[in-house]
Amino acid sequence: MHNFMARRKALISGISGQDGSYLLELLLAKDYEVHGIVRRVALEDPEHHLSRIVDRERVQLHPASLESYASLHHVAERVQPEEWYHLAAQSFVSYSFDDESSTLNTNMNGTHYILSALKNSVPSCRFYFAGSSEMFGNADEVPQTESTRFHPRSTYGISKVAGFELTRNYREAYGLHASSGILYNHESPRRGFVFVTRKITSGVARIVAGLQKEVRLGNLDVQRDWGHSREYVEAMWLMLQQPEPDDYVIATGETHSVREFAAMAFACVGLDYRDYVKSDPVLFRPTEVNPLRGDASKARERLGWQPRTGFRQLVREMVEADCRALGVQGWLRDLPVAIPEVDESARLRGAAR
Ligand code: GDR
Repeated sequence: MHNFMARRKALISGISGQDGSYLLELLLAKDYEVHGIVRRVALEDPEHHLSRIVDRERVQLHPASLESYASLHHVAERVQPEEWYHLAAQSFVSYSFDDESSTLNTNMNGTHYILSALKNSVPSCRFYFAGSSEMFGNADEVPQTESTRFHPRSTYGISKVAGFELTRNYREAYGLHASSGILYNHESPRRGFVFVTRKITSGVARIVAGLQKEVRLGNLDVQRDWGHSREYVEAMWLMLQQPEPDDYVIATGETHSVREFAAMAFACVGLDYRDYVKSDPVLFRPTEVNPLRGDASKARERLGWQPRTGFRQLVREMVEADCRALGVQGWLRDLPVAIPEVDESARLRGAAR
């Protein structure tokens, strides 16, 4: 029989997102009592808003808003968590160019309100902040480490720098056990459809299902360091198990271009991406952050964390899940032995413009 008194209590803000859902599963497997914060609208329409949460019976959800200190303070008081994972944010970088105010309000104030609520109500609670490689932006060194200077290139990146600094200040000024992960892009079959990886893999599935003719993307030559979300949430948990709070880069150390991602995704169903992918300048961002590649040596040495899923497996897993969802898995090929060669001349033409 379980000794419920001894179960550790964790709270996740952002539990309905990709990372929140994987973290929930990790914590349940470790026998935590898990609480989550969601918007009230999600509780009213769970099929739509909470679709990633497989085990809804085993989590206690609380309505609250990142825009309301009172609502967050109320949840902190009521739950008295021992660990708080703050993953909720306006997380789509492109959108932050269209609406700077809501990105800043949600991401900066939301983080500040939670830290302040913890300081006032549960100062012993350990806190995790979801920092981002976007904080490095136009970094002046490659790969980036915890000591690389920040040079954010979007309001999203700026809001994350603010959250990172708030987290550090609560650690130094008030003694909170508050840590930040500087996470590079991390993907999975649960990734939102607006992000480039899922846009590509869902596009591949829809093309073979005859539902779509092409995938319209922005800049194909930007490079990212892409890992698997399921593994990145393990790093979050490990950070809060350390005796001392700290900041850690979480990355694979390997970069690929959007073009390579597309080439690989189409190769998984035996197609050539050049026949289906269009690059539309309208979808280019005003400022890009090339090249982002993380050095996760500190996480490896101190947390014993390292990524396990390689680029090819990640792409294949996402394409496979999207094909299965549409019943077109008959198109799937074995894992391609190599990433298909991308059209170098197209890349060079793009760079010369
Ligand atoms: P990113 O992820 O901005 O890195 O932030 P995203 O997948 O949106 O973009 C990656 C790169 O692909 C280029 N790109 C496109 N992007 C999108 N979304 N759609 C397109 O059609 C397209 N074409 C090209 C982009 O210009 C960009 O360079 C993600 C988010 O999860 C953040 O919240 C997180 O902090 C960082 O990763 C680490």
